[in-house]
Amino acid sequence: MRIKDLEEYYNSMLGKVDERLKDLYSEDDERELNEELKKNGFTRRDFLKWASFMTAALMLPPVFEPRVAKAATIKQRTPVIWLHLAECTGCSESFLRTREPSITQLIFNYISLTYHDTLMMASGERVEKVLNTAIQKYKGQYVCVIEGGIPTKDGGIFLRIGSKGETGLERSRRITRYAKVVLAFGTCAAYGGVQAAYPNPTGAKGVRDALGIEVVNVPGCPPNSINMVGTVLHLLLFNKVPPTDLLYRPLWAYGSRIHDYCERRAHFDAGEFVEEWGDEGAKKGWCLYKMGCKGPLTYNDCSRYRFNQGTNWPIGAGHGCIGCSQPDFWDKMAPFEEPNEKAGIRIPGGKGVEATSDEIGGFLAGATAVGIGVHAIGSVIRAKVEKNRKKESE
Ligand code: FSX
Ligand code: SF4
Ligand code: F3S
Repeated sequence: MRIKDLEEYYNSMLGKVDERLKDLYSEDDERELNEELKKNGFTRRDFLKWASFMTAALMLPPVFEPRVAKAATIKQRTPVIWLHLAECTGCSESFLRTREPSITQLIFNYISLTYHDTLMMASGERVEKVLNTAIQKYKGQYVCVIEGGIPTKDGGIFLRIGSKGETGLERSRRITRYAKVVLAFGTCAAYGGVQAAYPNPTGAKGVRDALGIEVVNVPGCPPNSINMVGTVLHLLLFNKVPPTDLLYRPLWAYGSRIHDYCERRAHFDAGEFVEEWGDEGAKKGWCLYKMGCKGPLTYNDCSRYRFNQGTNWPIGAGHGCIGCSQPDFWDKMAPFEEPNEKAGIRIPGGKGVEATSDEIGGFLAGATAVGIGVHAIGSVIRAKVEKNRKKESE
């Protein structure tokens, strides 16, 4: 599906969403959420602003705003089983460990009932028991979130988990078997990540390739929590996963490039580049393309929403994007501090925005040439997201 067709797609589902919400909604849940919000220092107005932000981020038509707000009040109707395989746990760290819980995290806790491998109080046999009970109880209904790649060489012996020494391969196969949906959270789970980098001694792969099953990829090293929460919220609202691109990433989050919304983009168009770390251009916040920024090749929403409640993001902190949500980025995007000659991106050359629109078209073609099969963003939706972008950044 193309981004520009999303509005029509969602409008056609309005009736079904209303029926679903009628079944799931309860006034008691809403009262409880209001108390939770209050306890955490949020007002009803903050919550409605969040619902409006999330509606725009998910690229839903504005008529969905009250429906998103209603869906977010539905308490713990999405069981989530969260597994950890070969990775650094940075994805969970980034998702869970902020100084103050944001509304996004609060809503995630509210709408989902989570069994998290790493965060469970119990350990050993007891964890296995809790997990097995959850699988039996929610057979066919749970979302399995996987963090980490799966070593596959020699039967997967390079990763063993749990009291019985089950391999990551066996464990993920067993637990995904009865899942309603599998979400590969982070670039490792989506495409193998750092352990799949050359020479990949353990034969690590992403979940889809290792198990040969349908998976929705939510890549990034680490991914933004919005991308995860929005995907779960979509599931709750529509009882299906969001439309994805050719790399199985939700279009609403990965349908545009870092470069399309980058705060330094005007400098790229004007041909104003940082030429050396710490130079005048760096002090003035000029474009990092010549210092290796891979934003023109990378599909993700970091430039729209930033991280940690919108505090900052890699380019805001002064380094280029290293393309962490693209497959095989450790090998294909390196060296990280030099432009990728093979990508065929032509820079405008300092002639200013108006004078360079043809050249901008040229590097868009360059991005297609490296095989990123995503369609250009529809202008209507783009304007909508842009308008809501400042409403709330997390
Ligand atoms: Fe990988 Fe995540 Fe990077 Fe780390 O779980 S995507 S190495 S941030 O932790 O998997
Ligand atoms: Fe931003 Fe990088 Fe694009 Fe420059 S090349 S505008 S720093 S994304
Ligand atoms: Fe990764 Fe680039 Fe975003 S490095 S975090 S995709 S800005």
